[in-house]
Amino acid sequence: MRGKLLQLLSQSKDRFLSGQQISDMLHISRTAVWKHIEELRKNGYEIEAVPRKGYRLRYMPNLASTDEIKSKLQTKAIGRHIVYKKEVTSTQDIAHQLVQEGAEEGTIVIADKQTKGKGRLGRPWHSMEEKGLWFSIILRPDIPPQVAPQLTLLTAVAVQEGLERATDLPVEIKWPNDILLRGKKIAGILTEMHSELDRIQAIVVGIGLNVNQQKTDFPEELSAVATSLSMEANGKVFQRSDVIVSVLEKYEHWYYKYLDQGFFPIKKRWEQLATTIGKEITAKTMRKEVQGIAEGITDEGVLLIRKKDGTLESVYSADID
Ligand code: BTX
Repeated sequence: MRGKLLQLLSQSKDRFLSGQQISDMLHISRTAVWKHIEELRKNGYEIEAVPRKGYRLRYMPNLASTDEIKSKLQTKAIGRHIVYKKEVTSTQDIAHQLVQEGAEEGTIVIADKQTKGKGRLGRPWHSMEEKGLWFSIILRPDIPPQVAPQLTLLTAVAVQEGLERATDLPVEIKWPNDILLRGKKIAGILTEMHSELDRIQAIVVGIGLNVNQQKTDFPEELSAVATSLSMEANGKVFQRSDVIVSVLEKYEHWYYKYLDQGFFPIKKRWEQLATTIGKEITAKTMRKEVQGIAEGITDEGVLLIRKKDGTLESVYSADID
């Protein structure tokens, strides 16, 4: 309800909305309107109240709270249920717990701060308070476990398109899960699975997006490899809720296309957006290094590298230089 109230107030821009108008539009009592306004004020929204005129929104804090996201989001399933926390160890931890409790598909867990943000292979993900977007999406697709890596590629497509639509910046994909802006990491994707032998119970897709950090917000060791939307847009501050809404809407588009039509449309789009394809690369796996031209991906999301001797090598998981 507060999401809808916020939507009304922000849509009416500089105009006042009377308590009666709001109560008619939202089908709630005027006392309830007042209570929701008070709650929004507690969360940092400045709402002017003038007798006989009504309410007007003066200032919106840069939040990615449930109310803020719901006031903008147009999706049917992805993000329909939002669990918002100020601080967590990792949104993945909360999402895994919710999976066990039977959370519905499309549920997202979002936090302002993560104290133990996770990357792949136990690597840390730096998740600074209120500067980025740290969230996990719960999915329950009816697909066999071996094709689950396709969802990482689907996520990369949705994140690329969502970020580009929200910012107009030239976002690129690097296999398998890196999202880059002018060669530096702007986002990370972590796909984790609950599965039995032949059936997926749920997939938890973790997405970290660097939004409003400045260079000094990153620890020394990341300053050469990481960037934020703001740093690449001459310091412009982005409304975090606009960015996540754009990504979630693209997610819904691609996820339901995937369930309807399979991996082919995702594969085609991914190959258009991935900078890796057609380039000379070195893939470092746990056991070896493979050098050659990245030719494309298979239906399982495996990278194909044409080596100098003309043979084709499949790489399942690696870091790419
Ligand atoms: P990754 O293993 O591909 O990348 C991790 C590496 O990226 C780190 O070793 C470090 O070099 C670099 N790195 C760490 N933090 C940042 C950052 N903020 N920006 C750019 N580079 C960084 C990528 O793993 C997967 C990341 C998923 C993060 C989301 S956030 C919401 C969800 N919860 C959670 O704990 N993880 C996911």
